[in-house]
Amino acid sequence: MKLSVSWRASAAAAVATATLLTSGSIAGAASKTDVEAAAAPDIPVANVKAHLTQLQSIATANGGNRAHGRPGYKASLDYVKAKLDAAGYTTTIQQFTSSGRTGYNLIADWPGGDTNQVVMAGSHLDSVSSGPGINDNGSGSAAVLETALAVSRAGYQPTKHLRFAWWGAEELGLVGSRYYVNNLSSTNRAKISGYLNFDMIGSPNPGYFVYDDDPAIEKTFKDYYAGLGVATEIETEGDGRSDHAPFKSAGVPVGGLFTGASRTKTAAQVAKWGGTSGQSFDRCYHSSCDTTSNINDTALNRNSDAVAYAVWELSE
Ligand code: DTR
Ligand code: ZN
Ligand code: ZN
Repeated sequence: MKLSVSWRASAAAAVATATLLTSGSIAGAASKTDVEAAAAPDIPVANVKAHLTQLQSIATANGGNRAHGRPGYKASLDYVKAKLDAAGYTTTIQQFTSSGRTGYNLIADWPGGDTNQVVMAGSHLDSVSSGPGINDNGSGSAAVLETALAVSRAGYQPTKHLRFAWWGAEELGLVGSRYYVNNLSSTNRAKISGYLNFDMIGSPNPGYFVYDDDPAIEKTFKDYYAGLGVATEIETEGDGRSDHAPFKSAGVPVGGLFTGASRTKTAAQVAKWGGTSGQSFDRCYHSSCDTTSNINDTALNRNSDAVAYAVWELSE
């Protein structure tokens, strides 16, 4: 959903200008890139919320959670996989064992692009066992899914190769993402030009935090937010506490977004972003109340659009 037209309108104007300038230059030299500088689509937040409703139903039907080794996890994975398969993705389920239970990662490759330059976006799909995990991390999972579906709807053919991932057993200690990275050959690891992580992006009392990691990725997210006129801060609530950490350890450039967990929002942060000072960003963090009611729609909307913006910008 488009809440502000400012950066998108100016981006469109810039594309139009570039097209005019190049079409009047060296005969026939207007390049494909100039004419088609693909703008990221606006991600419909209603679609993202519909995925959250489905993940909530899955938890409710499976003992109230979507945790590693429980039936709600596999049902969540099957839901995401079916959407991706129908949209033309090549999907792979990677199986592993942790704490004596089978876990699963889901990897979805968008056919095409230069497979020597892979742009990855991912999120953990498991919840803790104490609740349905809708902000943590239905939010990231749904935004990444809807971005992948938007790639298909747009028929986007980026220069680089796109790969999306949903990790298992993050809540047991980044188990699925570490398993994926450890099982990549060094050749295939070196082909990953960046990994974007989305874990908790719709917190009910949100902050707008950008990981302070790879400078180009960080700048991409900051540019998006500057276009909206929304201030950001560097993420400091536990560097290395999500699935980007194994990638970073392996030397892959990483970045991501976060709207806050149990830390308290300050008065200065309320002055920037609104919300309630002296209260956690997410009072339902790792609790049974992390339901579809535990989502700030504005944060979910902005961050879903930011996922798509970064995927497009970093892959074209
Ligand atoms: N790892 C998350 C929560 C979390 C805490 N700090 C950060 C920083 C960046 C991303 C996520 C987080 C969880 O799943 O519980
Ligand atoms: Zn968690
Ligand atoms: Zn999480």
